[in-house]
Amino acid sequence: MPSPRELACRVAIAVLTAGALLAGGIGWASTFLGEYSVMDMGQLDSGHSHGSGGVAGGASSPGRSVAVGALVADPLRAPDVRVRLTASQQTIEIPGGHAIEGYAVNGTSPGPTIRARQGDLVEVVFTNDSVTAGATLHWHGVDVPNAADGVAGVTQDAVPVGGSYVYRFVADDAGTYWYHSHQVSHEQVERGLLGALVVEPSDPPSDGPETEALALLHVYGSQHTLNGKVQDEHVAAAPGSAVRVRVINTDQGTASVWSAAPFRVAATDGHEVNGPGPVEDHAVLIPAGGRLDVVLEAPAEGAARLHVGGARSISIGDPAATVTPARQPAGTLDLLAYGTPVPPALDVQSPDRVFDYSIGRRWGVINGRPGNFWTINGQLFPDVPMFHVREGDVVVMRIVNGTGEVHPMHLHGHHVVVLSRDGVPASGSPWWVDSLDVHPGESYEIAFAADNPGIWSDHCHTLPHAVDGLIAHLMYEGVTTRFTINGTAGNQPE
Ligand SMILES: [Cu+2]
Repeated sequence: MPSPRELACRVAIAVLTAGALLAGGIGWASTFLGEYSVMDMGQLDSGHSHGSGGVAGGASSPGRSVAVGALVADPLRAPDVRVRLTASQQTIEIPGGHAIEGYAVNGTSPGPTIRARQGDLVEVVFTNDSVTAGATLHWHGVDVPNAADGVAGVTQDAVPVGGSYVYRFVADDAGTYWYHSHQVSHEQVERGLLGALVVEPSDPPSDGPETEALALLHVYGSQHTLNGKVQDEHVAAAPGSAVRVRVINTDQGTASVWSAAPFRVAATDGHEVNGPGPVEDHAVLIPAGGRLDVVLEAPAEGAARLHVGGARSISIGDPAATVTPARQPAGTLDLLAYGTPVPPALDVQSPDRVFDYSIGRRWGVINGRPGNFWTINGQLFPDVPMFHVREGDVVVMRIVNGTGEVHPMHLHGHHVVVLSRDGVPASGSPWWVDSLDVHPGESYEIAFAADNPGIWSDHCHTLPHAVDGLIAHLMYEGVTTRFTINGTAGNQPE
């Protein structure tokens, strides 16, 4: 029989244990997010200006307010390009590989390539035929009006089965882009709800390549595909003629491009490189979500082989020729110093706001789920910064990666120019991106013009990382959204 003293001791331990469990449980339960609006989440961050300490009037203004649904392309303008896209949940046939259970657009994955001319108004009537979780379309890299951004729970509700949504935007910037679902995107994008968008220049250069090819890279399960097939491709081209290959990395990780033949990087993320020189004995890396336009000349004899994404290649030249594969060069091209400088299109000498986007990692609980999560400026989701700007601001953002993994950072609705990496100023062509790989230990200074009002996601495009908290938002003063996450509409953008 326990002594009275032992009994008292056991009771005390039991009480302490119960108390600890209760406190832990309450702490745990308090992390369940329930239904929420991104307008209410996070820590208001108005940035700081270069010289002085703070920025005046960062919070929501008492002035005019506008709902994201009102931020649209001219509703009276007739579309120049009109496309119907229908999403479905189905078996995806992969030529050269094996079928997987996934998502298709108009019956295939990738879905149809949309082609427009610079300045065209593109109208896409999107219908969800059978995607049970609902679906949307996001126009990756295109500075669309906010209502066309396709982020479930932020700019629209996920389109339910049988529902539809009309996306309208003016394709102002020529270049290579892509579209994908932004509802349960880590699942729907990985399993194929995506396609390419090519905007041709309104005034194509007379000495530009006559032939072009698309190289959309995606991994279905473990199958590395090129344009949806586990097969290499050939592009017939006359000796000496140039071919532009539009490489789109729709994967969750970095892709490489290389060739034994010299090539040029004509564009990054849809923006032309100024004075691109020949790339030899170097691979070029494309972040997840990023695009690279490569120009390669067909050789005098045979064909040149462009390796794309590690497992696939495109032969350019004589279609009957066989070209031995080239080993991936050890060196990678540094786009920070590639091409020829031009006077900056953006005056970043005295930015209106400077933001920090510092990525870390720690153990914690997000939405009732314990794990080792990403942090932004030391905070776990949803206590991450809500970056506030005013239309017209010039914004500088310092992205620091204090983690052991690469993060392809993607800001919606804006293109950003790289100012420096690890304190080294950019010295080549202006390096415009919308998807930027920030490697472990690196710090980047980027800049953009806040010229597209809305509420915009600013997240890692390794989509499981976004699920694990690597997502913040950029919010313009006075812009509101009525859409919510985790509510009855079932919106789950990541
Ligand atoms: Cu990441």
